[in-house]
Amino acid sequence: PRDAWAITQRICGVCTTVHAIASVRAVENALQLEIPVNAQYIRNMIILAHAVHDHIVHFYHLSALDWVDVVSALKADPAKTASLAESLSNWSGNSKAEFVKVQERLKGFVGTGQLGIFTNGYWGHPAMKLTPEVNLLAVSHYLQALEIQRFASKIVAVLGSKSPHIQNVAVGGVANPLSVDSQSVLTVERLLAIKEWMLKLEDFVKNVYLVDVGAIGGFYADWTKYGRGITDYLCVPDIPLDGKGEKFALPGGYIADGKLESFKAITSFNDKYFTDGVSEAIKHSWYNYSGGNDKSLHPYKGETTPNYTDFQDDGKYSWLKSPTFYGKPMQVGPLPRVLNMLAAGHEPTKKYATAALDLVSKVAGTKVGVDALHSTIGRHAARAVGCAVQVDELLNQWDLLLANMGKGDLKTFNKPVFPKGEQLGVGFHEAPRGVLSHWVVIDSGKIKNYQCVVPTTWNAAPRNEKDQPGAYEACLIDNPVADPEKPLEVLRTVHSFDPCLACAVHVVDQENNPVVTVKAV
Ligand code: NFE
Repeated sequence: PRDAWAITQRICGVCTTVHAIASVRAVENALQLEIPVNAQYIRNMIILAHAVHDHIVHFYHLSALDWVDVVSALKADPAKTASLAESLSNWSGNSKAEFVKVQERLKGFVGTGQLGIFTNGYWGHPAMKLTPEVNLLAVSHYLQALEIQRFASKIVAVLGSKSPHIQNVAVGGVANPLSVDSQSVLTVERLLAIKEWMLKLEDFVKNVYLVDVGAIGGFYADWTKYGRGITDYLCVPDIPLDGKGEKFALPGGYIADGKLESFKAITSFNDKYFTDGVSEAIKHSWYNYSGGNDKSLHPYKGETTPNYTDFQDDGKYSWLKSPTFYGKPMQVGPLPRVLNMLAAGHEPTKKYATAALDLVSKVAGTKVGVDALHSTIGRHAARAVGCAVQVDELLNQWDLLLANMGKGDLKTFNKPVFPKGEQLGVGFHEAPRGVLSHWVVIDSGKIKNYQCVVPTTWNAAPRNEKDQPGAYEACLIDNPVADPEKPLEVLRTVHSFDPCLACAVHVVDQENNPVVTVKAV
């Protein structure tokens, strides 16, 4: 159980911290082991820096080009781009000189007939609606975002010993010795460097990312009508402020049928409402359950026995299981997170959601309200709003750590003790793509069962035991497609969730395909 985090973390190369965090939380939950508050602050900074990284990269590098036509940016007037950009934000990278430079760089790419990193886009597609000037603005920010995301990775690397895949967590806390007077540990000097990187991220998230999403959302306001799908929204609280996980900076819970007033909070790492509600079905998945394939199993009793049948329209067609919460499929991720935080009365979320919706309304020329968030473009807006909240909380966690160190508390680890017999534990984490939970059954210090119920599994699930579709399938109903040969609009809606199939599947090939052989000395 003490090693599970290092192994499960390798599930994914995108969300590279989240499985480590969920895993140590699961084992600590099984042992009811409290951790030092400094360890929470350090983990929280890693979680938040990773989330900010993930959201910036998702918007600019993994999905913006579904909306932005790179080739059209060549026709833009850089002076007009600059005056538009300056009307929206005072970001230092918005000068005419900068836009001229980007356009020249782009001409170089296109002139050689090789679009490099921009190959394979649906350039000139009829669903691309932005003016050349807006396209140039977005392409410039795409390139600047490549520079900025490094600072988030550096924070993760310094606190977590490396990135991707941190090395500093431990069941019981973190392996970062703190000191105010030694050079060989996490010093105040390193922490001050981290603070500078946080401020750079804050500047970019608030003055570029949030603004771009608002502007693009306004230009594509018709996309607030598509991609609604499942409106049962699940999110878990995160950023624990105490050693036990009973107080959180960011609230979480469940909203039924899109109605904020139905919000029911999830309040602690021991919350039975969450633990009892999760279950997974495999009627349409390439697995068998020993008790019958029409059953749904709680993750503590979960089974992962592959049964590949090829693609069957009405039978099995996915490597993903179908998670449900009290028998219903859920949407998880940035939109459920923001709506749950709004429902919980979280003031910073209210502030940034209002700012984003005001900007969308200004650009669209019509009042756009919270209802518009239940959509494809709404998921992008929610991700940016959540990211602004996270960057503020990142700075807050830094302050909390420094204040606590200032009081002389330098503790970061409580040693776990494994009793004889069986213990069950769940560790949940609000990962960038949504609710993540690891479920461990420990028997006399060894793992007897281990299940991960992952954000993309919730959203990309096949139909469940009652044949109800998962969030992706539901969201694609009534999604327009202008050209079936180039289904850009389908990509828009699916990408708005930020899919990660590496996380979502449940199998590894244990017998074939050796990747590397190493000699142990
Ligand atoms: Ni592989 Fe992940 C996140 C997890 S899956 S990216 O966030 O857990 O949706």
